[in-house]
Amino acid sequence: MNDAPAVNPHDPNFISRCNAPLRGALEADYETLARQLLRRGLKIEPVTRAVAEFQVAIPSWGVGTGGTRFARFPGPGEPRDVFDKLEDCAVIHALSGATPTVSLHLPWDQAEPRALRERARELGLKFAAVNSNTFQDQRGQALSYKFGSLTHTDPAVREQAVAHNIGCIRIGEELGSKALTLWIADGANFPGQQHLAGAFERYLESAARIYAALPEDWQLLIEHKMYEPAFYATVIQDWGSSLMVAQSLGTRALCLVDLGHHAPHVNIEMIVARLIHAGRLGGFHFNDSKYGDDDLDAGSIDPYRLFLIFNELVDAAWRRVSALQPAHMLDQSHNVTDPIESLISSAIELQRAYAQALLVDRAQLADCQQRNDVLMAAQALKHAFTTDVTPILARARLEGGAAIDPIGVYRASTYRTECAKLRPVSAGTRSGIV
Ligand code: RM4
Ligand code: MN
Ligand code: MN
Repeated sequence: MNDAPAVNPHDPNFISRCNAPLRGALEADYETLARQLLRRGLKIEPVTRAVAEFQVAIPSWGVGTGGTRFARFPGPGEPRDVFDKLEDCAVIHALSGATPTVSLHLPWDQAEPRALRERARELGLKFAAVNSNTFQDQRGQALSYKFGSLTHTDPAVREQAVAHNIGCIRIGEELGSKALTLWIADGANFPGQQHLAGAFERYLESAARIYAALPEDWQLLIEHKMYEPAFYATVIQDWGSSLMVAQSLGTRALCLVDLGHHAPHVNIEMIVARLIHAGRLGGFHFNDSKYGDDDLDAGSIDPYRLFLIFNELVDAAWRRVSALQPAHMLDQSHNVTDPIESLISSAIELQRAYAQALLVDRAQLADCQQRNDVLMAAQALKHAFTTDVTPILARARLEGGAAIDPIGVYRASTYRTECAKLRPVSAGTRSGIV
């Protein structure tokens, strides 16, 4: 029970002990899949290598238990601060082998940059894009964002929001980040509340000032979102607005696609294709959704859509589209699961979609498209999607020193119970996003 010795999932010996009994079956499944793929003219090793190289950033806010507008039900051993969050992220990476970076949210994760950098180094982590927050008022903040930030009618509020973003860049520089993700909640709840053109113009003016403060080797990632918290009109509501912003700012301003930020039924893979065409696809916030910005686990609702998005990325690489290196980040809210388990399985679902997309016979697909053989074209995609690539994913993890069965190893460890002892449950019934 409680006096059982602590088993740390970071421990490579523990991971390899857990891997040992699973190796034989994996070997056999991998060989079988290799033979099946060879009959389709595909070599398995390059796919395994590509999967092993795939990385996705963990959002610092994703390791805490999330909630809805109605309630939040805290889980045991939740991280108390950014250092605890980093520790959880290191567990996710040790077991999945796919998540060596963390995307911070400021000021939620405010801490001494040197201490952050040092702790991340000890844990073998690096920092991905930093996210600025001008959608909430912080304690002691001079001016309120109730009616907007970068687009506020009062120039003093815009000034404060611009300064916060520049501050985020400066902190990010100390952490080794190379991008600032800009998402604002600005918009209107009522027709007439806001001058639609004026608000967009104010956004462009503010964003240009942030862009001007960007170091040479940095990118500005513009994240759009259709609605919430503004329910009538959001200033940067769609990829069209996002693209206009990117094109007017400069070549280092790129569009970020959060999978949950579109109208229902929108064809996201087509947006991806258009942004690739425009040379402005900067990155993703991966998650899944049924209705809106649900922030559910990647691949949990519509894995085919996820596959079709990766299909566009692999296709672009196949066509040798230059300078396409979208940042991969998760952006999810885990309300009823252990966030560590959800993030591990989400990273794996992304690798799965990527591996499946790598199996598409692109020459055959192009030929079917050219000849208008609709059925065979559709099947070329389905054939790749329905291939069970699980052995490839597990093999890539094993070769990288991670776990064949990451969630099994996590559950066999005492990590969460140890955390529960050290990190008391935060009291109260606070609701809202984390
Ligand atoms: C927004 C958006 C941003 C994230 C915040 C917490 O809906 O997805 O990326 O930073 O939520
Ligand atoms: Mn997002
Ligand atoms: Mn969101």
